[in-house]
Amino acid sequence: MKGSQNVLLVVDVQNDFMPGGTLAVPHGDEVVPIVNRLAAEFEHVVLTQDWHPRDHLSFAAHHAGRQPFETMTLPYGEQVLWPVHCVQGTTGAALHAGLEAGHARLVIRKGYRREVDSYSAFVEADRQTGTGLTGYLREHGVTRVWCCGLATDYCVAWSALDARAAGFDVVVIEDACRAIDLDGSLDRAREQLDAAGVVRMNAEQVLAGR
Ligand code: VGL
Ligand code: ZN
Repeated sequence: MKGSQNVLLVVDVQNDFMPGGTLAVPHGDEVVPIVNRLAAEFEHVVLTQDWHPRDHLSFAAHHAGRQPFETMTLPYGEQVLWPVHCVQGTTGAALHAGLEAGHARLVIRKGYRREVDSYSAFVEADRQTGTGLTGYLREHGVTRVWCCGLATDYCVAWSALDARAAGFDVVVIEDACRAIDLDGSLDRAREQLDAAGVVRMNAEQVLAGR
């Protein structure tokens, strides 16, 4: 059992990111049993939930003539335009029914401001607005953040990099994640994680070291 200095951060294990969802991550459902096994070994689990208003600016449908997966410049920088996904209160935004994390202590919702996206669980895409998670973890004496969930190259990677920037030790449990992999985004994410000193592991290694 990983004690109180460790937190398992379970990112966006939500229906819309599963096969059949509106922003399906290939094989996204395969993370669920692995995340469940990990969650059972952590006393402290925090979940995130992508949580957009229906007219969120990251949705391609909101921009005339734009298609999903194109990139657009917004006031805070480059933004990938996504299919409508994880709309507040919908079934698509709900956590996967097979997720066994009843002991999770906190659910961080993110991306709830219409004009700013938030891949990261720590800082919104304007790179200024904190979600409060850094302070929460510090207040609870957490020193190491173990990341898993969806998608490796977006919300998991951005969360891991921001956790590292906030001074936490950070591990990404790669086989407990799946990627969207848009135009080389997975390779880029791995390079950034390595450069930042984020450790990449597999669940088996994590569970062996418990
Ligand atoms: C995500 C794209 C848009 C993610 C969320 O969870 O990785 N990706 N919103
Ligand atoms: Zn989103």
